[in-house]
Amino acid sequence: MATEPQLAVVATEPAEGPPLVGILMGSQSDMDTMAGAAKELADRGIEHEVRVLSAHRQPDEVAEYARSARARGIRVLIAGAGLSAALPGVVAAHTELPVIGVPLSSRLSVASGLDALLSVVQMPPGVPVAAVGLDNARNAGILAARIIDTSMPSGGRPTAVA
Ligand code: RP5
Repeated sequence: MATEPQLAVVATEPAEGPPLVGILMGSQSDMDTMAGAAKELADRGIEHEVRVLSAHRQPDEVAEYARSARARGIRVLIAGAGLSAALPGVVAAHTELPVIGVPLSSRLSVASGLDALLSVVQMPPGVPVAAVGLDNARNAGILAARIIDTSMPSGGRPTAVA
């Protein structure tokens, strides 16, 4: 049976220190799905923080979070949203950090999540969002870990790579 390769393990000790990845989502109702990203980071010992912030309901807070993230030590942002799914793009508009967008299915979707997928993917030139598949928060966590691994192989900490 094929096993998944062990990828982007940057620390063998429990995570500690400031968060390197920020996980955002547009609603508390997104939490169960977005937990997949947090689990992948936790499994790799990568510090992360989780925030529920809506681009439409809390636009000022989203902008402030995105603008200040890099100065706080965040290196990658993951943003999940459903429906018109503006959050990843709005975050990308306010930061030069890499942003991974997770399009989420929603009970109110008129196209089984295709609306969110297109909202996340169809960014204008010059404002990139790296999109993963519908509801695939796990892949966002793995991708964030790989970005961290290539940019700071020890995860910013003097721990051995497994
Ligand atoms: C989006 O609308 C959220 O990201 C969520 O996926 C969807 C529904 O939000 P709630 O009505 O459950 O708060 O903004």
